[in-house]
Amino acid sequence: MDFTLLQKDSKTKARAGELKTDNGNIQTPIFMPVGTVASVKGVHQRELKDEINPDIILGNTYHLFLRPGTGILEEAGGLHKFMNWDRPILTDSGGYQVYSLSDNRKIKEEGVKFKSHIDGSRHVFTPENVMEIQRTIGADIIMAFDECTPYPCDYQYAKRSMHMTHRWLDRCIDHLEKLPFKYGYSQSFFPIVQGSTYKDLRKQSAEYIASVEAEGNAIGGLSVGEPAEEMYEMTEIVCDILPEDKPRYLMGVGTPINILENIALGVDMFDCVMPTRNARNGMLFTAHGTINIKNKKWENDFSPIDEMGITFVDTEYSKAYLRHLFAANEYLGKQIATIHNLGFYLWLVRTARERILAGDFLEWKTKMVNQMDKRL
Ligand code: PRF
Repeated sequence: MDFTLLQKDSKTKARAGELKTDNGNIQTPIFMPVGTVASVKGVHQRELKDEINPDIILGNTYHLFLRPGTGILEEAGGLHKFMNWDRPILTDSGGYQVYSLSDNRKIKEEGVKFKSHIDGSRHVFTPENVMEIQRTIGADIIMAFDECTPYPCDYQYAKRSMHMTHRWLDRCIDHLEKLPFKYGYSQSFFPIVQGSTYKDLRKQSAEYIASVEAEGNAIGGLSVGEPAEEMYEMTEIVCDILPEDKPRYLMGVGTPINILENIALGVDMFDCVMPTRNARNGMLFTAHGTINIKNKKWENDFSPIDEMGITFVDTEYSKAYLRHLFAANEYLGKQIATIHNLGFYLWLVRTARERILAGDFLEWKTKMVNQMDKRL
Protein backbone atom coordinates (compact mmCIF):
# COMPACT_ATOMS: atom_id res chain seq x y z
CA MET A 1 0.00 0.00 0.00
CA ASP A 2 1.20 3.43 -0.86
CA PHE A 3 -0.14 6.79 0.38
CA THR A 4 0.62 10.05 -1.38
CA LEU A 5 -0.26 13.36 0.22
CA LEU A 6 -1.25 15.60 -2.68
CA GLN A 7 -2.24 18.78 -0.91
CA LYS A 8 -2.27 20.23 2.59
CA ASP A 9 -4.82 22.97 3.19
CA SER A 10 -3.23 26.24 4.30
CA LYS A 11 -6.04 27.44 6.62
CA THR A 12 -7.02 24.14 8.25
CA LYS A 13 -5.26 20.80 8.80
CA ALA A 14 -7.25 19.17 5.97
CA ARG A 15 -5.41 17.03 3.45
CA ALA A 16 -6.11 15.51 0.04
CA GLY A 17 -4.34 12.31 -0.84
CA GLU A 18 -4.34 9.05 -2.71
CA LEU A 19 -4.05 5.59 -1.26
CA LYS A 20 -3.01 2.78 -3.60
CA THR A 21 -3.95 -0.82 -2.84
CA ASP A 22 -3.66 -3.97 -4.96
CA ASN A 23 -7.42 -3.84 -5.54
CA GLY A 24 -7.59 -0.18 -6.57
CA ASN A 25 -6.89 3.39 -5.56
CA ILE A 26 -8.68 5.43 -2.91
CA GLN A 27 -8.97 9.20 -3.18
CA THR A 28 -8.93 10.78 0.27
CA PRO A 29 -10.75 12.16 2.19
CA ILE A 30 -13.06 9.17 1.74
CA PHE A 31 -16.25 7.84 3.30
CA MET A 32 -16.56 4.04 3.40
CA PRO A 33 -20.15 2.73 3.18
CA VAL A 34 -20.72 0.02 5.79
CA GLY A 35 -21.33 -3.47 4.39
CA THR A 36 -21.40 -5.32 7.69
CA VAL A 37 -22.49 -8.77 6.51
CA ALA A 38 -21.07 -8.65 2.98
CA SER A 39 -23.87 -6.36 1.84
CA VAL A 40 -24.37 -2.60 1.93
CA LYS A 41 -27.93 -3.01 3.15
CA GLY A 42 -30.46 -2.52 0.38
CA VAL A 43 -28.02 -1.58 -2.40
CA HIS A 44 -26.91 -3.82 -5.27
CA GLN A 45 -23.18 -3.85 -5.97
CA ARG A 46 -23.98 -2.48 -9.44
CA GLU A 47 -25.87 0.52 -8.03
CA LEU A 48 -23.19 0.98 -5.41
CA LYS A 49 -20.51 1.18 -8.10
CA ASP A 50 -22.32 3.05 -10.83
CA GLU A 51 -24.35 5.51 -8.76
CA ILE A 52 -22.65 5.94 -5.40
CA ASN A 53 -19.17 5.07 -6.60
CA PRO A 54 -17.15 4.70 -3.36
CA ASP A 55 -13.50 3.74 -3.75
CA ILE A 56 -13.73 1.40 -0.74
CA ILE A 57 -16.34 -0.23 1.50
CA LEU A 58 -16.22 -1.70 5.00
CA GLY A 59 -17.02 -5.17 6.33
CA ASN A 60 -17.15 -6.48 9.90
CA THR A 61 -15.06 -9.34 11.23
CA TYR A 62 -17.52 -10.03 14.05
CA HIS A 63 -20.48 -10.53 11.71
CA LEU A 64 -18.63 -12.35 8.93
CA PHE A 65 -17.01 -14.71 11.41
CA LEU A 66 -20.43 -15.65 12.84
CA ARG A 67 -22.10 -15.79 9.42
CA PRO A 68 -21.20 -17.10 6.81
CA GLY A 69 -18.02 -18.06 8.70
CA THR A 70 -14.41 -18.27 7.55
CA GLY A 71 -14.85 -21.68 5.91
CA ILE A 72 -17.29 -20.35 3.32
CA LEU A 73 -15.30 -17.17 2.77
CA GLU A 74 -12.13 -19.14 2.16
CA GLU A 75 -13.92 -21.49 -0.23
CA ALA A 76 -15.26 -18.47 -2.11
CA GLY A 77 -11.74 -17.10 -2.52
CA GLY A 78 -12.21 -14.23 -0.09
CA LEU A 79 -14.81 -11.54 0.55
CA HIS A 80 -14.28 -9.64 -2.72
CA LYS A 81 -15.18 -12.68 -4.81
CA PHE A 82 -17.91 -13.85 -2.45
CA MET A 83 -19.79 -10.54 -2.64
CA ASN A 84 -18.74 -9.55 -6.19
CA TRP A 85 -16.93 -6.35 -5.18
CA ASP A 86 -13.63 -5.81 -6.95
CA ARG A 87 -12.59 -2.55 -5.27
CA PRO A 88 -10.85 -2.17 -1.90
CA ILE A 89 -12.46 -3.37 1.33
CA LEU A 90 -11.53 -2.62 4.95
CA THR A 91 -12.58 -4.94 7.77
CA ASP A 92 -13.07 -3.76 11.32
CA SER A 93 -11.61 -6.19 13.83
CA GLY A 94 -14.62 -6.93 15.99
CA GLY A 95 -13.03 -4.86 18.75
CA TYR A 96 -16.18 -2.76 18.79
CA GLN A 97 -19.04 -4.98 17.62
CA VAL A 98 -18.23 -7.54 20.28
CA TYR A 99 -18.85 -4.86 22.91
CA SER A 100 -21.93 -3.34 21.33
CA LEU A 101 -23.72 -6.47 20.08
CA SER A 102 -22.84 -9.65 21.87
CA ASP A 103 -24.24 -10.82 25.21
CA ASN A 104 -22.22 -11.80 28.22
CA ARG A 105 -18.87 -10.62 26.97
CA LYS A 106 -15.93 -11.05 29.33
CA ILE A 107 -12.82 -9.02 28.61
CA LYS A 108 -9.54 -10.45 29.86
CA GLU A 109 -5.89 -9.98 28.97
CA GLU A 110 -6.03 -13.10 26.81
CA GLY A 111 -9.00 -11.85 24.77
CA VAL A 112 -12.79 -11.50 24.82
CA LYS A 113 -15.24 -14.31 25.48
CA PHE A 114 -18.68 -13.59 24.06
CA LYS A 115 -22.01 -15.06 23.08
CA SER A 116 -23.26 -14.60 19.53
CA HIS A 117 -26.18 -12.17 19.14
CA ILE A 118 -27.53 -14.57 16.49
CA ASP A 119 -27.79 -17.93 18.25
CA GLY A 120 -26.16 -17.50 21.65
CA SER A 121 -23.21 -19.71 20.71
CA ARG A 122 -19.98 -19.08 22.65
CA HIS A 123 -16.78 -17.77 21.05
CA VAL A 124 -13.46 -16.18 21.93
CA PHE A 125 -11.70 -13.36 20.09
CA THR A 126 -8.00 -12.90 20.74
CA PRO A 127 -5.58 -10.59 18.93
CA GLU A 128 -4.17 -13.72 17.26
CA ASN A 129 -7.35 -15.35 15.99
CA VAL A 130 -8.78 -12.00 14.85
CA MET A 131 -5.70 -11.55 12.62
CA GLU A 132 -6.25 -15.06 11.24
CA ILE A 133 -9.92 -14.37 10.58
CA GLN A 134 -9.10 -11.10 8.82
CA ARG A 135 -6.47 -12.83 6.65
CA THR A 136 -9.18 -15.29 5.58
CA ILE A 137 -11.83 -12.64 4.96
CA GLY A 138 -9.20 -11.01 2.76
CA ALA A 139 -9.86 -7.28 3.01
CA ASP A 140 -7.25 -4.84 1.69
CA ILE A 141 -7.02 -3.06 5.04
CA ILE A 142 -7.37 -4.95 8.32
CA MET A 143 -7.66 -3.51 11.81
CA ALA A 144 -5.98 -4.23 15.12
CA PHE A 145 -8.01 -5.89 17.89
CA ASP A 146 -8.76 -3.21 20.48
CA GLU A 147 -11.10 -2.36 23.32
CA CYS A 148 -13.40 0.59 22.61
CA THR A 149 -14.14 2.16 26.00
CA PRO A 150 -17.65 3.47 26.68
CA TYR A 151 -18.52 7.10 27.45
CA PRO A 152 -18.26 8.21 30.12
CA CYS A 153 -15.36 6.07 31.30
CA ASP A 154 -13.46 6.57 34.55
CA TYR A 155 -9.81 7.47 34.22
CA GLN A 156 -8.36 4.31 35.78
CA TYR A 157 -10.44 2.03 33.54
CA ALA A 158 -9.55 4.07 30.43
CA LYS A 159 -5.85 3.93 31.30
CA ARG A 160 -5.80 0.18 31.98
CA SER A 161 -7.82 -0.52 28.85
CA MET A 162 -5.54 1.64 26.69
CA HIS A 163 -2.48 -0.25 27.90
CA MET A 164 -4.20 -3.55 27.20
CA THR A 165 -5.07 -2.34 23.66
CA HIS A 166 -1.37 -1.51 23.20
CA ARG A 167 -0.32 -4.99 24.40
CA TRP A 168 -2.94 -6.53 22.11
CA LEU A 169 -1.46 -4.47 19.26
CA ASP A 170 1.97 -6.02 19.86
CA ARG A 171 0.38 -9.47 19.76
CA CYS A 172 -1.46 -8.63 16.51
CA ILE A 173 1.80 -7.53 14.89
CA ASP A 174 3.78 -10.56 16.12
CA HIS A 175 1.14 -12.93 14.88
CA LEU A 176 0.59 -11.26 11.49
CA GLU A 177 4.25 -11.83 10.68
CA LYS A 178 3.55 -15.55 10.79
CA LEU A 179 0.52 -15.36 8.51
CA PRO A 180 1.04 -15.15 4.74
CA PHE A 181 -1.46 -13.33 2.48
CA LYS A 182 -4.06 -15.74 1.14
CA TYR A 183 -5.36 -14.50 -2.16
CA GLY A 184 -2.43 -13.07 -4.10
CA TYR A 185 -2.80 -9.44 -3.04
CA SER A 186 -1.41 -7.74 0.03
CA GLN A 187 -3.22 -6.51 3.14
CA SER A 188 -2.33 -3.40 5.13
CA PHE A 189 -2.70 -3.32 8.88
CA PHE A 190 -3.92 -0.28 10.86
CA PRO A 191 -3.48 0.01 14.66
CA ILE A 192 -6.06 1.95 16.70
CA VAL A 193 -5.56 4.84 19.15
CA GLN A 194 -7.74 4.66 22.28
CA GLY A 195 -7.66 6.68 25.54
CA SER A 196 -11.29 7.74 26.00
CA THR A 197 -11.68 11.52 26.44
CA TYR A 198 -8.48 12.06 28.47
CA LYS A 199 -5.94 14.28 26.78
CA ASP A 200 -2.88 12.70 28.41
CA LEU A 201 -4.07 9.17 27.53
CA ARG A 202 -4.85 10.16 23.95
CA LYS A 203 -1.35 11.64 23.60
CA GLN A 204 0.26 8.57 25.09
CA SER A 205 -1.78 6.25 22.88
CA ALA A 206 -1.12 8.26 19.70
CA GLU A 207 2.62 8.17 20.46
CA TYR A 208 2.54 4.42 21.01
CA ILE A 209 0.52 3.79 17.85
CA ALA A 210 2.83 6.04 15.81
CA SER A 211 5.87 4.15 17.14
CA VAL A 212 4.84 0.86 15.49
CA GLU A 213 5.11 2.55 12.07
CA ALA A 214 2.12 0.89 10.46
CA GLU A 215 0.94 1.71 6.94
CA GLY A 216 -1.98 3.73 8.29
CA ASN A 217 -3.47 4.63 11.68
CA ALA A 218 -6.93 4.71 13.16
CA ILE A 219 -8.62 6.65 15.95
CA GLY A 220 -11.15 4.64 17.96
CA GLY A 221 -13.21 5.22 21.07
CA LEU A 222 -14.87 8.39 19.79
CA SER A 223 -18.44 9.15 18.73
CA VAL A 224 -19.62 6.91 21.57
CA GLY A 225 -21.85 9.55 23.20
CA GLU A 226 -19.43 12.34 24.08
CA PRO A 227 -20.22 15.94 23.01
CA ALA A 228 -18.95 16.76 19.51
CA GLU A 229 -16.56 19.39 20.90
CA GLU A 230 -14.86 16.74 23.03
CA MET A 231 -14.51 14.44 20.02
CA TYR A 232 -12.92 17.25 17.95
CA GLU A 233 -10.52 18.06 20.78
CA MET A 234 -9.36 14.41 20.94
CA THR A 235 -9.09 14.09 17.14
CA GLU A 236 -6.91 17.19 17.01
CA ILE A 237 -4.54 16.00 19.75
CA VAL A 238 -4.17 12.62 18.06
CA CYS A 239 -3.81 13.89 14.47
CA ASP A 240 -1.07 16.26 15.57
CA ILE A 241 0.95 13.25 16.79
CA LEU A 242 0.20 10.63 14.11
CA PRO A 243 2.62 10.69 11.16
CA GLU A 244 1.68 13.06 8.39
CA ASP A 245 2.63 10.72 5.57
CA LYS A 246 0.22 7.92 6.59
CA PRO A 247 -3.57 7.85 6.21
CA ARG A 248 -5.67 8.54 9.34
CA TYR A 249 -8.98 6.77 9.83
CA LEU A 250 -11.59 7.99 12.34
CA MET A 251 -13.74 4.98 13.16
CA GLY A 252 -17.54 5.17 13.22
CA VAL A 253 -17.92 8.91 12.53
CA GLY A 254 -20.40 10.39 11.86
CA THR A 255 -22.88 13.10 10.80
CA PRO A 256 -22.06 15.12 7.67
CA ILE A 257 -21.02 18.01 9.95
CA ASN A 258 -18.78 15.71 12.08
CA ILE A 259 -17.10 14.52 8.89
CA LEU A 260 -16.31 18.01 7.61
CA GLU A 261 -15.03 19.16 11.03
CA ASN A 262 -12.78 16.11 11.35
CA ILE A 263 -11.47 16.50 7.78
CA ALA A 264 -10.45 20.01 8.88
CA LEU A 265 -8.47 18.42 11.73
CA GLY A 266 -6.54 16.08 9.43
CA VAL A 267 -8.64 12.90 9.14
CA ASP A 268 -8.57 11.07 5.78
CA MET A 269 -10.99 8.14 6.17
CA PHE A 270 -14.42 7.65 7.75
CA ASP A 271 -17.11 5.00 8.08
CA CYS A 272 -20.50 5.13 9.77
CA VAL A 273 -23.83 3.32 9.69
CA MET A 274 -25.65 6.65 9.87
CA PRO A 275 -26.38 7.21 6.15
CA THR A 276 -27.62 3.63 5.70
CA ARG A 277 -29.32 3.05 9.08
CA ASN A 278 -30.99 6.45 9.22
CA ALA A 279 -32.16 6.03 5.62
CA ARG A 280 -34.07 2.93 6.68
CA ASN A 281 -35.81 5.07 9.32
CA GLY A 282 -36.77 7.74 6.79
CA MET A 283 -34.06 10.29 7.57
CA LEU A 284 -32.47 11.94 4.55
CA PHE A 285 -29.28 14.03 4.63
CA THR A 286 -29.07 16.96 2.21
CA ALA A 287 -26.83 19.97 1.68
CA HIS A 288 -29.56 22.11 3.28
CA GLY A 289 -30.27 19.98 6.34
CA THR A 290 -31.99 16.74 7.29
CA ILE A 291 -35.46 15.62 6.22
CA ASN A 292 -37.74 13.20 8.04
CA ILE A 293 -39.56 11.88 4.99
CA LYS A 294 -42.24 10.25 7.17
CA ASN A 295 -43.44 13.69 8.22
CA LYS A 296 -46.94 14.64 7.06
CA LYS A 297 -45.61 17.88 5.60
CA TRP A 298 -44.21 15.95 2.60
CA GLU A 299 -47.54 14.23 1.82
CA ASN A 300 -48.29 16.37 -1.23
CA ASP A 301 -44.84 17.74 -1.99
CA PHE A 302 -44.24 16.52 -5.53
CA SER A 303 -40.84 18.18 -5.85
CA PRO A 304 -37.81 15.90 -6.42
CA ILE A 305 -36.27 14.20 -3.37
CA ASP A 306 -33.18 16.40 -3.79
CA GLU A 307 -32.82 19.10 -6.46
CA MET A 308 -29.05 18.53 -6.43
CA GLY A 309 -29.57 15.25 -8.27
CA ILE A 310 -26.41 13.52 -7.07
CA THR A 311 -27.90 10.07 -7.77
CA PHE A 312 -30.76 9.12 -10.10
CA VAL A 313 -33.22 8.58 -7.23
CA ASP A 314 -32.96 12.26 -6.29
CA THR A 315 -34.62 13.51 -9.45
CA GLU A 316 -36.62 10.46 -10.59
CA TYR A 317 -38.78 10.31 -7.46
CA SER A 318 -40.75 12.91 -5.51
CA LYS A 319 -40.79 13.49 -1.77
CA ALA A 320 -44.51 12.66 -1.74
CA TYR A 321 -43.84 9.29 -3.42
CA LEU A 322 -40.98 8.42 -1.05
CA ARG A 323 -43.16 9.41 1.94
CA HIS A 324 -45.88 7.11 0.61
CA LEU A 325 -43.42 4.21 0.30
CA PHE A 326 -42.42 4.66 3.94
CA ALA A 327 -46.06 4.94 5.03
CA ALA A 328 -46.81 1.68 3.18
CA ASN A 329 -43.62 0.09 4.56
CA GLU A 330 -42.38 -0.81 1.08
CA TYR A 331 -38.79 -2.10 0.66
CA LEU A 332 -38.31 0.33 -2.19
CA GLY A 333 -38.58 3.31 0.17
CA LYS A 334 -35.63 2.13 2.23
CA GLN A 335 -33.64 1.37 -0.93
CA ILE A 336 -34.26 4.82 -2.42
CA ALA A 337 -33.41 6.58 0.85
CA THR A 338 -30.21 4.55 1.23
CA ILE A 339 -29.01 5.34 -2.29
CA HIS A 340 -29.79 9.01 -1.69
CA ASN A 341 -27.92 9.20 1.64
CA LEU A 342 -24.84 7.30 0.47
CA GLY A 343 -24.77 9.39 -2.71
CA PHE A 344 -24.84 12.50 -0.55
CA TYR A 345 -22.07 11.31 1.83
CA LEU A 346 -19.80 10.43 -1.10
CA TRP A 347 -20.57 13.77 -2.77
CA LEU A 348 -19.64 15.50 0.49
CA VAL A 349 -16.18 13.92 0.78
CA ARG A 350 -15.49 14.24 -2.96
CA THR A 351 -16.36 17.93 -2.82
CA ALA A 352 -14.25 18.42 0.31
CA ARG A 353 -11.34 16.92 -1.64
CA GLU A 354 -11.96 19.24 -4.59
CA ARG A 355 -12.11 22.26 -2.26
CA ILE A 356 -8.86 21.23 -0.54
CA LEU A 357 -7.16 20.89 -3.93
CA ALA A 358 -8.64 24.24 -5.05
CA GLY A 359 -7.56 26.01 -1.84
CA ASP A 360 -10.97 27.21 -0.58
CA PHE A 361 -11.93 24.32 1.71
CA LEU A 362 -12.43 26.47 4.85
CA GLU A 363 -14.88 28.87 3.19
CA TRP A 364 -16.85 25.96 1.71
CA LYS A 365 -16.82 24.00 4.98
CA THR A 366 -18.08 26.98 7.00
CA LYS A 367 -20.95 27.52 4.55
CA MET A 368 -21.85 23.81 4.46
CA VAL A 369 -21.79 23.36 8.25
CA ASN A 370 -24.18 26.32 8.60
CA GLN A 371 -26.48 25.04 5.89
CA MET A 372 -26.59 21.42 7.03
CA ASP A 373 -27.36 22.23 10.67
CA LYS A 374 -31.11 22.38 10.01
CA ARG A 375 -34.17 20.15 10.07
CA LEU A 376 -36.28 20.75 6.98
N1 PRF B 1 -12.71 0.33 17.66
C1 PRF B 1 -12.99 -0.48 16.60
N2 PRF B 1 -14.00 -0.23 15.75
C2 PRF B 1 -14.74 0.90 15.96
C3 PRF B 1 -14.50 1.77 17.03
C4 PRF B 1 -13.42 1.49 17.94
O1 PRF B 1 -13.13 2.21 18.88
C5 PRF B 1 -15.46 2.79 16.93
C6 PRF B 1 -15.64 3.94 17.83
N3 PRF B 1 -16.43 4.96 17.29
C7 PRF B 1 -16.25 2.47 15.81
N4 PRF B 1 -15.81 1.34 15.25
N5 PRF B 1 -12.26 -1.56 16.40
